[in-house]
Amino acid sequence: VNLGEYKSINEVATALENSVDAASQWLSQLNDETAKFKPTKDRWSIAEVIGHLIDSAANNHQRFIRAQETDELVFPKYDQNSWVTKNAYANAKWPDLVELWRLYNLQLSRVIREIPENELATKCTISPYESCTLGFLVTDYVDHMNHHLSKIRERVD
Ligand code: NI
Repeated sequence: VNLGEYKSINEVATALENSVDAASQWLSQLNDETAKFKPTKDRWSIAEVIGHLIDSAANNHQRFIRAQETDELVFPKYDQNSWVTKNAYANAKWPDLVELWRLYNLQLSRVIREIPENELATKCTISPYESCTLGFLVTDYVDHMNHHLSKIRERVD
């Protein structure tokens, strides 16, 4: 299965751990005011972006496990704005959010590392998107996280 820039699933898991380790260090230095600041009413605060990454972790956790239990995974997408609102991330303590995000990703790296090679080709359909493989979902998960982290970094710098 094509894992893009990664040579193995082990490498994907390690890249995830490295990103999370590095980012949790500078994220935890941000104060509550910076983390909760909303640039406009409709834009997420940094805390809400981290919340969105927790939602992504929670949904992808389900996908990564369920895909290994079936020949073809069919699973719903999640409405990202609805999830961020209903999770009330604005009410959480910022250090708690960073820690929840960090620890959830360490768990996902353990899951990813154990996915057997032959399972990576499992067909996954997250409607309404086009079908893809479990291997794609895993690398896309890490790429999506890194994309948001670099956008947060731009906002802070
Ligand atoms: Ni996103």
